[in-house]
Amino acid sequence: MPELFVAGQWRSAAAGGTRDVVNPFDAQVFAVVDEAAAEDAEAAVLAARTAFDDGPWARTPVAERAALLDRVADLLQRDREEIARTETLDTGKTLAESRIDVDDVTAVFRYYAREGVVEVDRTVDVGRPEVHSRVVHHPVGVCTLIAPWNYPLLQISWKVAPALVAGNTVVLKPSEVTPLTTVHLVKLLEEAGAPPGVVNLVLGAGGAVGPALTSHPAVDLVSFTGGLATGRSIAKVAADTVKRVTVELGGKNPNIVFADVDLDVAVDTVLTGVFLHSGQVCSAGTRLIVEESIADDLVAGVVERARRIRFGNGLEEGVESGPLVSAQHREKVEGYVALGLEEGARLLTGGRRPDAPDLQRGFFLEPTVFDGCDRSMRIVQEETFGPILTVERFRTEEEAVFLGNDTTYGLAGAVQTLDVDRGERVAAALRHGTVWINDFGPYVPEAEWGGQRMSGNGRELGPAGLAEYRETKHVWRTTRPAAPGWFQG
Ligand code: TXE
Repeated sequence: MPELFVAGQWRSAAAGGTRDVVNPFDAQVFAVVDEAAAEDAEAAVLAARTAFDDGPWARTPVAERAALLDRVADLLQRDREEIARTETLDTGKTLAESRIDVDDVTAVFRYYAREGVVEVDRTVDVGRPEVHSRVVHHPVGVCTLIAPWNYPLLQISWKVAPALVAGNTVVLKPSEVTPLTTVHLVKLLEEAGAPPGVVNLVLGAGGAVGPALTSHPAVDLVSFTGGLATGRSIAKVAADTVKRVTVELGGKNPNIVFADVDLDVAVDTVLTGVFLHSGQVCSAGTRLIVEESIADDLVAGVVERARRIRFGNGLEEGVESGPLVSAQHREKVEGYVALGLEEGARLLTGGRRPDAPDLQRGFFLEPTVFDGCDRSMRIVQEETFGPILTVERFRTEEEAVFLGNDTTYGLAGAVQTLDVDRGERVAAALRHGTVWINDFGPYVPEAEWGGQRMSGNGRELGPAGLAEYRETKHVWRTTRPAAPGWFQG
């Protein structure tokens, strides 16, 4: 069955392009999908435009649009196991993680089914009894939604659920590295009753289909999650036609640990924060900033636990970590290991491919800890997007906060301390879109997610994640028309 979806029809790429989909665990091709070119992308944009301008969706009562989201949530749970397995094959993450992803995605659809019907229009008292002034909301129009490969289904869902409940039409563009669960999602949207043209799907390389999806005058909004360089170029391209743009561009996320913590809990929190999904998480806690007096003990604990992480095929029970997503990405992360050594950081563990015979074909890299780091190093400042922890030490709270804000990114950060006041003070001072106190990583659909500074702009999730997809309009109605009488001639 073809995998591009345009105007309610499944079709192959016009030029017949295809792409191999590779399992990162064994480097084997396990699926072949259609690969779009610019002309397919343009067809998808125009289908979304027609469906928005002429179709029923934007004018469908919001309760019906919300009901569609609820049906999708039911279908996601019906297909939970199949989708989770596909996500694991595609990304290499463990089945346990993939199942959580499907459940989180279900929760996002359910949340926006509820939030979408909450009344946000308002009346404004302008002080004149003959004037009825109100602020109303409409869908923005055609939305291009571009997702990365680390949380393929999750990231696209944060966009598609609010976009649809708000009455927009959409063109989805998953990462070419991990397209399969988005294909499944689009099938569920079709089964749930999305009218033709409301949801369109383009698979393909960003460089080939991206320009049509982000610069076309028929597109009103671009929502992008991915790397800084790509996000920057998309924002520039979209500026020519003044599109609404939301970008989430990753981070270099500090985990600040004070000496008063329970050491075992802190070790576990640091370990999970950085090595979950091999560090391929935009909010991964890759930058440990630890109070000097406990630093040696904490780091020794993290190193010892990191060496015990069980690698393998994400489909198998008991495996705790899979490979990196691709050979190319592993090379990039290995480049950061080499850079760390060059910069004089002390490699305490990892930094190499594991020896186990069953891991030789996959794109594995051992969890890596660099001690003796400082803020002048690129491995401390740049997003490595792999299993690399850098360690810096501090003496005062002021210094900890300074270091915690000391990159160009501002996506997420954390502070571990049992001193409640200090936790609140540090949380208030950190310039990041999410801050955890005595935790690392949790999020919920009800609370906004997004970056400050070069981690991006705009928000996903929560009411603000829906507002991105709504246009605001002020309607002023004078009930007793009278000549303004400004000009006397
Ligand atoms: O991402 P890209 P890449 C970071 C991470 C990683 C780096 C590069 O540091 O090492 O980004 O990863 C599509 N027009 N993050 O190169 O290129 C592309 O097809 C339109 C952080 O894999 O940003 C894919 O669908 N679209 C991040 C999506 O953009 C274009 C998650 C992301 O790919 C395009 C992933 C173009 N010109 C990587 N070029 C996070 N924020 O969590 C590419 N794309």
